[in-house]
Amino acid sequence: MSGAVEANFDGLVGPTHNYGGLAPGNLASAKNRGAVAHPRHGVLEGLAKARMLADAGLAQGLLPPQERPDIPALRALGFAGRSDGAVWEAAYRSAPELALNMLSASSMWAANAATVSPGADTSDARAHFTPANLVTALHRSIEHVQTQKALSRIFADEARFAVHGALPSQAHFADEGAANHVRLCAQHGAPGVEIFVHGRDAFETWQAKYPARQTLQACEAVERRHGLDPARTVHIRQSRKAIEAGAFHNDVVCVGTGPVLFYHEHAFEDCAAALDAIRRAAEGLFEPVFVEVPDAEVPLSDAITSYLFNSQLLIWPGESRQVLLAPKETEETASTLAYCQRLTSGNGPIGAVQFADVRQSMRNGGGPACLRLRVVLDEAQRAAVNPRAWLTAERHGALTQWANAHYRETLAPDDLGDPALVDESRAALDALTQIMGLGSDFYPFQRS
Ligand code: SUG
Repeated sequence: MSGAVEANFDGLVGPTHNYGGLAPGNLASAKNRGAVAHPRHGVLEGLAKARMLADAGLAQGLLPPQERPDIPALRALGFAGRSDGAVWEAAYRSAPELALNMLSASSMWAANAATVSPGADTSDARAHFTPANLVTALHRSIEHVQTQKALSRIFADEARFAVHGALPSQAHFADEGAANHVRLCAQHGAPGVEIFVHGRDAFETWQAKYPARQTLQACEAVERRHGLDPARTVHIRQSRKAIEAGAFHNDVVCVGTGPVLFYHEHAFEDCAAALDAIRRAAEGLFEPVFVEVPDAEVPLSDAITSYLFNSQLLIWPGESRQVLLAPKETEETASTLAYCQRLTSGNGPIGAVQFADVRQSMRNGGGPACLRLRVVLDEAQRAAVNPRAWLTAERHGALTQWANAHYRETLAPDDLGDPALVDESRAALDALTQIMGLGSDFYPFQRS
């Protein structure tokens, strides 16, 4: 794959961003339930992070938010009204908990949009995408149909891209997408090792404080569909300890790019076996570089509150060593700040740490790495991407204006039942389809 890059596609924070306390096993979501959200500030924070990467010369794209509240879903559940606003008002009044699940802006966490395998790893040399079914949490299980549509509009060229449907929406195939997937390689365009991390085997009994959101069977199904080489594919089990401490996705305790895997000592159930399997799969391709963070230096609980590992690990133009783009919270936590200083003062593979402010998302358990979907693209694939999905300085300007015009400054619990939210968020999304070139039939409300 000539001239391949690892592009980041960031999920835009949607107009109904709020703190619903909806996500099982996600400590930040539970803690902030009912807090006042700042949707406008949230979308601008995300755009600023994306702009920083685009300005540095990295390939940076965007994924659109979804239509919320999800009126078609509410109507299917029997809520009715003379207008869509009235349906929302009725649903929120009579079944607020259910309604909140239909309001979440959770598609912003693009790492959960899909699992992506670059053409260098697949049997037909196309980049493959499997949208995640996200069956573990109600509010997320309604994302995958629209996610598939978005990916199909952005990666439309079927000669170069294969956008699959999600796996069956069944607990045995519980799939959380790229949050539980890491790809290591010598260079982005060279064949790599795809690492799938699961929390449980679907055919065993799982009894724990929190759910294990990813099954081995989902990982294996994605491996088959994408036509991956089993010799270059590794399946690792996430540690129960990490899940019980609040690492609801593997990307809360692990991130990797190029040959580098950066992970917490307690990330995997059997760490030595995991590293051996990665070494074997990489044989003849590259030498993996493991950076393990000891619990004695960064306790698991600090790793989870600071989101040290939910960072973007980037091959930065002009830098010989990798750059870690961590959330501000990592800078504000004593153990992780000290660790970052040690990490970069040696001559290891990570040479610098930068900090991004994405607090609106962080309060729902979404750090810099959650907000992006990585897609390795060669030159021809890059040219085949819908051009208006890329973040340029000009599009950043247009989106800033758009956010200022359409997003509320605050959304407090008392605002959530407001019927006006329906038309307001539709007006925002309608305008966005123009900016991003998604067509005028992209959202369900545009088709009805
Ligand atoms: O699925 N939070 C998301 C956060 C996803 C983070 N993604 C990655 N780690 N890749 C989740 O738990 C909270 C929504 C709320 O409570 O309102 C939420 O869905």
